[in-house]
Amino acid sequence: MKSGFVSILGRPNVGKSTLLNAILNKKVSIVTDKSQTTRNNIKGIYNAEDVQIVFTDTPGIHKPKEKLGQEMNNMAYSAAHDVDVNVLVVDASEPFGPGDEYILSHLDIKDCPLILVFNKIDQARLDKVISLKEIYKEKVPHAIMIDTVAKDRFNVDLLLEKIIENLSEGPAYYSAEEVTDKDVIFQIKEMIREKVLRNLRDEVPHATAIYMEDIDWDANPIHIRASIIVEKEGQKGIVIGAGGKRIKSIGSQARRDIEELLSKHVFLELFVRVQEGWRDNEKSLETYGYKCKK
Ligand SMILES: Nc1nc2c(ncn2[C@@H]2O[C@H](COP(=O)(O)OP(=O)(O)O)[C@@H](O)[C@H]2O)c(=O)[nH]1
Ligand SMILES: [Mg+2]
Repeated sequence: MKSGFVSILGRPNVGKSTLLNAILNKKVSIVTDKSQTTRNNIKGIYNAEDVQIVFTDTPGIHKPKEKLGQEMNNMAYSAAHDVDVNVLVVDASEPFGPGDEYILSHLDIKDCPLILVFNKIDQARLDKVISLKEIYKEKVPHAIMIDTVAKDRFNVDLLLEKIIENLSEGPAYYSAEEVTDKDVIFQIKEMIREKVLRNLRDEVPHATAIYMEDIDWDANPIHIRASIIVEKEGQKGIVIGAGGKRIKSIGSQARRDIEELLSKHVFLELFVRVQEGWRDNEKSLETYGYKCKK
């Protein structure tokens, strides 16, 4: 059989996680319209006849403001090494800019097959895509190029073909049942965080993290108590919303996803806690699972 490791890299919000979910036909990585939704490297395992591909979805590479951002970039940089193929996702509807230059200068991807995915072509103008490709052709001449609409699964099978062409014979690294390397608690926290992001605007989403207080698996329904961490007192009020309306919708949306994940009824209790400057605090980053292990 053919097998190998493939990393999905790119700027924030270009559709990396959407692409991974489309490849797997399953949601292993959360998606929102906010940048920097993904904060960890997340493996997604693709199994087909005689093929296994271990994908890694990564945080979007950006100019970091806090230590959290540095850790996220480091995770993405580390994922680009020791793989068989790198997939660099580009938003085809945006012109080439400093953020794209930043990635190409910071990523060490020269010695590895590279597939450039021009995603969101549903929103792009053909002439703009052509000139964008000209720029990339000059900067990374060895790259294979492909257009996709990850959210509609357009050209995803073609992308898989191109990846498989670049893999060699190898063993299965994971059992066929495993879809991700992340445990169930990570997945529950991510489902809550996705709903937090989707219900908030401006700077507040970036200031949040989820802390699992406890889970009573023996209770019926399963009792989950989790905290939404924010950085400022004022953000606490925003998350809760007038009359507790916002936190109630976050809770009920997240509960539906968690119940689907666990195939069990769930009682989800959410709290909001303020922790000043957690994004710049090494210890907090460790507590919330955002330290890049090198
Ligand atoms: N129009 C369009 N939107 C997309 C496409 N792929 C992803 N998106 C949207 O782009 C946003 C960011 O997607 P996400 O996968 O979280 O990006 P990531 O930060 O790179 O992982 C979400 O609102 C997606 O629904 C696409 O092919 N076309
Ligand atoms: Mg993502």
